[in-house]
Amino acid sequence: ANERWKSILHAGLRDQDAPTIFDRIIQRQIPSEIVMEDEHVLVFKDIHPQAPVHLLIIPKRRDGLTQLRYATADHQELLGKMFLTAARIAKEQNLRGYRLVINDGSEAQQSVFHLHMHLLAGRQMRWPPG
Ligand code: IU
Repeated sequence: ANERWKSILHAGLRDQDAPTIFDRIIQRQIPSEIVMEDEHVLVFKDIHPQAPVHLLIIPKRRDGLTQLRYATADHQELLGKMFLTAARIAKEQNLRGYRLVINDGSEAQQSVFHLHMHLLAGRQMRWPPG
């Protein structure tokens, strides 16, 4: 598989277009604590939690969405689904308050280039975020 990704990179695509660790999580090639899954989205625990509850909500097909900035009207339903999934999980887990974060770009400290929404909860949040 590595050879295949190398040839993709050599075809002149940006680094961001390469598969990410999240593809491996989706495919169960590396373990993760999955909280919920359906046809379109996967929700799993962040490996470096920044709050007692720290989940990542991701589309199972990245479909060009390395970053939110590449979203188009075609992604509207998927994006709505991600928000509704967050709200549903918050309700199911009786979260008193929660924060949703999407980091877009290095300046925002995005490190994995597969769209994801952080759901953080279980402690008093501060503002502004760091
Ligand atoms: P960011 O918004 O791109 O910075 O978020 C990436 C998150 O993915 C970050 O919170 C990491 O802790 C998390 N993560 C993970 O849960 N499992 C992994 O194998 C890797 C990163 I690499």
